[in-house]
Amino acid sequence: MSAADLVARAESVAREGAEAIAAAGSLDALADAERRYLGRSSPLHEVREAIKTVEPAARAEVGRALSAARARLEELAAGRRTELEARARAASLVAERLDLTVGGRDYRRGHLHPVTRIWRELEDVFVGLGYRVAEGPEVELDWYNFEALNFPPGHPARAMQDTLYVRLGEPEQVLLRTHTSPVQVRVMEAQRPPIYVVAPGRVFRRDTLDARHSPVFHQIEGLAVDEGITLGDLLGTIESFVHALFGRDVRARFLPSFFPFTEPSCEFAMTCVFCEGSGCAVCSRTGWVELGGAGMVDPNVFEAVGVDPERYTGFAFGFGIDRLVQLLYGVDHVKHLWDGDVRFLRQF
Ligand code: 2NL
Repeated sequence: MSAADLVARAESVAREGAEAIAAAGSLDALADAERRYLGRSSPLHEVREAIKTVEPAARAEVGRALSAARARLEELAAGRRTELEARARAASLVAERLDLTVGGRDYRRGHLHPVTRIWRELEDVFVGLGYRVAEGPEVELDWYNFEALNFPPGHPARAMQDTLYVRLGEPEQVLLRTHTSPVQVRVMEAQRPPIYVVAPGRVFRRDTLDARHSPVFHQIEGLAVDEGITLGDLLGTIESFVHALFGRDVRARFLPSFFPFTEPSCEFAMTCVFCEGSGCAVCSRTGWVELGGAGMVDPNVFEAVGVDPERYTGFAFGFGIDRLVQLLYGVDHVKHLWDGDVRFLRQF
């Protein structure tokens, strides 16, 4: 055969091989096509053997045609292999898929109650500021709930119309705690300063249910007792907590107030997050929403629990958790928080 015949033969084998590779429908069929067109018994091999028979000057041309044919077939085979492997993988993924669906119903995953969530967020904020979390009994003695906290004997908060008393022992000595302050009284009795605690918990008052009051609600109180604690520390602590919970754009403000257990005392408020301070229905057009109360611990409280008021000073603060939840989520009536309607709860 002439050099031109061999070149033509190499090209026709390459065309034939290209068709066989494209037609290979499986990896086995592809391996077979590769063996036939690129292996030892390939017609290309015969062409290579036949090179000897053409005159030396024309051999290089035949060699180039052979290399081109091999390179083309190898490239096509590699491309086809990638395709077939991807197809095989996809097929085995479908064939070997495990159905791990549980049951035939749409089970909804539960979540924390919004009050529990905010309660825990508040704990996290104060733990971040160095406070410990304390708990105490819901059924308390008059001493812890009122007496140690400097409530004078005839104070209106002690009246039957405000406090729920338990018929046990001496009359009006056992009651449902009206705030979580008794937890802090117990902490002060049990350990020496420095004290940095928060007491979140359920409290009880003899109130009639309305949009913002419930006879059972939740509050969190904080207490810091150390040497050299000042009113400035109190203001800074409330401000950091407001920033931690609502962000740096929100401001805190303080107004003078009165509590039996603190002197001086204040109420604190934050910029209304609904209107950003410009005035709306939530903040009664004032731009501020009241959060709670605070003050410097009255020396009489320290005397009652055996803390030396000459050496130590302290501040305390308290606010309602349910109220905060109502504010944060725009809940217009507290009853929605507790009547257990999943159509309401699902929204959080
Ligand atoms: C409010 C106001 C307040 C306290 C709670 C407190 C506790 C101890 C000593 C002194 Cl042991 N004070 N607690 C002080 C000021 C205000 O709460 O509006 N709560 C919902």
